Parts: sequence; structure tokens; C-alpha cells
Amino acid sequence: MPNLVTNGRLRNIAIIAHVDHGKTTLVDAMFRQSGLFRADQQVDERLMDTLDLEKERGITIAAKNCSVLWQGVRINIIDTPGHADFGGEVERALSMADGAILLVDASEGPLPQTRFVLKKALEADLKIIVVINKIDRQDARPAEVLDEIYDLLIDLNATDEQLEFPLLYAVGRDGIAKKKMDEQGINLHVLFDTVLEMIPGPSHDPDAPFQMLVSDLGYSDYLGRLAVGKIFNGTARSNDSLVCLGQNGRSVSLKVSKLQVYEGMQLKGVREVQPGDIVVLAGIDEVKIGDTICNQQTPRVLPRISVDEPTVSMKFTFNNSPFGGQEGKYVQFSRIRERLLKETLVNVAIGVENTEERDSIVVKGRGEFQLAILIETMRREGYEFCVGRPEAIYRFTNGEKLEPIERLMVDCQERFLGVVTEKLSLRKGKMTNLVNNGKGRVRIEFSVPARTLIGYRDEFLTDTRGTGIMHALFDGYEPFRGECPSRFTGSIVADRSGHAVPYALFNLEPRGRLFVVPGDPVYEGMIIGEHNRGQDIDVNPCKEKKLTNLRASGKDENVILSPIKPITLEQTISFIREDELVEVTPRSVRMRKTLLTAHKRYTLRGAKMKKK
Ligand SMILES: Nc1nc2c(ncn2[C@@H]2O[C@H](COP(=O)(O)OP(=O)(O)OP(=O)(O)O)[C@@H](O)[C@H]2O)c(=O)[nH]1
Ligand SMILES: [Mg+2]
Repeated sequence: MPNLVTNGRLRNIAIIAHVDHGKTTLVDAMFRQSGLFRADQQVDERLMDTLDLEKERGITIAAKNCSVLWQGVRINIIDTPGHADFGGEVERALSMADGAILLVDASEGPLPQTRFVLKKALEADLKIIVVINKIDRQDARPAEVLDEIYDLLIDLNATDEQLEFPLLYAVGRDGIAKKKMDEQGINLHVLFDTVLEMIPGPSHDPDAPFQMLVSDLGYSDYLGRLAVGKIFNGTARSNDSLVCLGQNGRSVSLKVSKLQVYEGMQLKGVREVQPGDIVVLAGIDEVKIGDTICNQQTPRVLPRISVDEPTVSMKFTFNNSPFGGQEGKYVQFSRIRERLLKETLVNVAIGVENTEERDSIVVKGRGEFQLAILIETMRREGYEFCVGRPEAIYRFTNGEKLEPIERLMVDCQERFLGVVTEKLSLRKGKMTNLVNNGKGRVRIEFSVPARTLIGYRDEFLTDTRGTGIMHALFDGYEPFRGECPSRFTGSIVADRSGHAVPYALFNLEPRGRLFVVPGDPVYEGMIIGEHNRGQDIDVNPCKEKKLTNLRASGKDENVILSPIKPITLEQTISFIREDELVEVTPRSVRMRKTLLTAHKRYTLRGAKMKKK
């Protein structure tokens, strides 16, 4: 074993938690109190959520680096997303950290993603500081939450040492942390001090040559591709000649054109970088996340970042519908493919695979929400394409079909227990735990196939009148639990091209829920509504009322239609069935049958029936 040296001037920490437990808000407060802003400076909320989609949705999607200075020590902070679909980002972030701050909401307690992130942090052997956050909440129950954290740690086989974690209570939003509940608490100093005291500085072998693990990629118009990551050993300077070691023995030489470190949210150019620091290196084009950049004379590769396997896949094709190619900037399949391949470079949890068809490609990820975010991002960049229904990725061992199973946690009022249990058992779910807190709410745990959960959230919210909470976490592969329809209703399908008219829509209203309004263009095979019954129906949404010579005195053309709730991209993705597609363009999102002409669909269905 080499004698390792610790860099006391540095700390690398990741902030991890379940979704919405206050990570990004806490980073804001850390910025404010470390003197990054003037006292009177106006600053936005959740500064680290820099992507447009993050700001719009109020969630973090990508893990990001920043740093603060505390007592002459630079603390590199990595803010991570809490949504389960972005779990790959947490795994990537932890590869740069020496410790983690685990936030737990003082009212909600540890939830499924708390378990995931904590498990990953324990596996990486990181030192953990537990912060029970949002203790200002009216329904805060810090003592119980602390017990639940212990239970979780024990369940995750934590060592005795890991069980003796430093504990703080906080109101991240107000920038307050304290050691005991009955203390006053006025700032975050105790949090900073605990980080310096309890989280070890990064250590390195002083005799080893330069080694950096690439954990993120960036791009700058001036510098080109940027590799971001922690230096495990050695130092580097601008103009140094290094080598990048990739997968399958690939190696590419490079010359460092610029070195930067994080200062607040900005980057600062430096001449030399120190072991243990998280740096941004320019001078290489061909680099992937997980690669090692190291010394040319003694190239030694670091273990690659490993992330959990994808569990959901979705087919992307070009848009061949009658309106195809009209609204997008990039519409050819080659462009769509190129863009998706680019995504796999920067996003560790996304993969692509060619299909037997020439003009389609399968994209794999952690969940349909992650894929929806990718689709929305591409649409905003000007891409136009079609996607199919998200499908579970099956595995086969010894001839047995296995499917991804989710551990689902539901919290709802007791009176909805019946409907929730019934709906989930229809979806092949099994109840594994039920806790009644005696205050009218119940917490239920289910084990449910991932595929049957797609699209359930909306139904769950309707069933629980918007008061239920549900969170799912991937729990491994289990034997296939049998067929289950992806949706129990059929589609209302337009049978011709034209524009929807009020009279026709009015007459269609009793058949189900409509997605189009008068004036919307439609085409044969386009899905314009959800049928009340199980089978599809083909209808004419353009049918005008026959005019007679006798004009009625009432204006019956002015029918009053029920208002429709616009359907979001995410809803369309979980709505469509196997034989349907979502058509995505920068301006519109429409749903359609894969086979547009009605007679082709009927012929196919007839052939299938015969086969059975
Ligand atoms: N009551 C209370 N609310 C807080 C506190 N800190 C954050 N919040 C609120 O919690 C919500 C989520 O905060 P975020 O900082 O975005 O949470 P996050 O953990 O970064 O969320 P993701 O990155 O999406 O996982 C926001 O509405 C905050 O205003 C707190 O100390 N007390
Ligand atoms: Mg966040």
C-alpha cells in the first residue's frame, strides 16, 4: 500500500436526497453564507438549476458542480437530482466525492430515492453527514424521522462506524443548521464546520503520476470539448501532453489547452491543478464519461464509472405522418440518430441500440420521465420525430423471462386504500407492507412490474383526489408476472384528413375524453380522444351539420363543448399503446396509430385474431 497524503485544503462533497427534499435550495444558502454574493445582492432561487427545463419544472435533472470557500478550504459541491429516473446522475456525481450530505425531509422521512442514494454512497464508502431538513414544516417529526434513518441504514447493512453519522437539523431555505433541535440556530456555520471536520480531504499517492477520472463532459465555444472530473493522483499544467484511456483499450493523446477549477458557479483558469481537486480540462475532443486521462509515460487506467442498467426502452423513428417534416428543423432520421448518439456521450444512463428496421433506433433509459425529458429537450432544439410506447427491458435466464420490478411506496388517506389496492392488483402488484399511522393516512408498499406502472400516476392522483403521494424505486428483476393491458380504454381515431368542427366534436363527447378542439387539423389514423370502452373507434371529427333549406331559429352550430384539459408530452407517452406513436415536433405533440389507414389496421387485426 502506498503512503497516501491527504489534501487538507479541499473537500469534495455530493448533496444527495429524495426528490424535493431541498438540495438545491441548501446550496443557495451555502453560496450566500460563504460570501459569494454581496450582502445586498439580489439572487435568484435555486441557482444551480440552470437548465430551462429545470427552472420550469422546479426539479434538478443533471448533477452539477460548484464550490464555496470556507476558512481557506475550498469545498467542491455536487448538487444531484432526486428524481429516481435521474439516478445515473447521482452515481456519476458520487465518483467525484469523498463524502456526502444526505438530506431527509423532516416530515416525509426517508423515501425510496433516499434509499437509492444512500445505498450508492455507502457502496462508494463515502463519509456521510445526515441533515434532517425543513424542520420548520408544521408537520415536521424529526425524532421519528431519525429513527427511520437508522432503520434504513441497518436495512442497508451499514457498519457500526457508518451508523455513528454526524447529525444536523436544518431549515435549508432560511440558511439555518444546528446540532440539536432545541438550539436556536442562526446560520449554516455548523454545517460548514462539520464538513471540514468530518469529511476527509481527498487523498492521493504522492509518487503516482497524473490520473484523472472523467465524470462529466462540457462544451465551450472557445475551448471545445471539456472533460470534468476529479484528479486522483499527480498534477498537471497547461500544455502538458497526456493520454486519454477509453473503453476496449482505446487511447488518444492530447495536449492540455486550458485547466480550470470551480469558483462558486463560475470557472476560473489555473496554471496548475492539484491532486484531489475537481477540474475542467480542455484539449481533447474524443473523450467519454468514465475514461481516465493520465500521464503518457505511465498510463494507468482507473475503474470506470459504473451505473445501473437501463430498464426502459423506447423506439425513435422519423415522422412519417401526413404533417411530417413541416414544423421541425431537423427531420431526417440520420440527424435524429446523430443527436441520440451524442446524448449517450454526456448522459451515462442513456443508451441506444440499432433495430432491424433501417429507420428506427431504440433508446434505453431508467424511466419514462427521463426519456420524456430527452424528448422535450430535442423538440426544443428543433427536432421532429415519432416515438413508441415505453417498454420494459426484459432479461432471460435459463429460459425464464424476467422483468424489472419497482418497489412502490404509496401514502394516502385511509379511505382510498381500497381503490389503490384494487388498481394495483389489476396491474400485477403485490402488497408488501402496510402502516397505518392512526391519523387517517396509510403508507403502503407494493412490489409492482415497472411496465404496468407506466401511466398509473395520473390515475392514482384522480383516485386519491390529488392527495396521494407515490414514489417508485427499481428493485431488481423478477419472473414475468403475466400479460396486462397497458391501458384499459381504446382510442378515438380520426378516419380522414381535415379540421375538427364543433358539431362533430359535440356528438363525439359522450364517447369519451377528447384531445382536440374545433379548428385543429386532423388526419386519418390520428388519435383524437380516449374511448370509454376497450376497443378503438374510427370517427369523422370533421362532419358538419347538414344544412337544410329551413333555417332553425336557434343557432345550433354554436354548440357548447366541454373544456378539454391539454394533454402533456409525458401523458401522451404513457397513454399510447403498443400499436400507437407520439408525433413530436417543436410546435405540436400528437398521437397516432402506427398504421394510419383504417383498412390496414383491420386487416392486421383480422390476421392476428385468426392466428389466435
Ligand atoms: N418548508 C421548507 N421548504 C423548503 C426548505 N428548503 C427547500 N424547501 C422547498 O422545497 C422545495 C424543493 O426544493 P429544492 O431545493 O428544489 O429540492 P431538491 O432536493 O433540489 O429537488 P430535486 O433536485 O428536484 O430533487 C421547494 O419548493 C423549496 O422552496 C426548507 O428548509 N423548509
Ligand atoms: Mg435540486
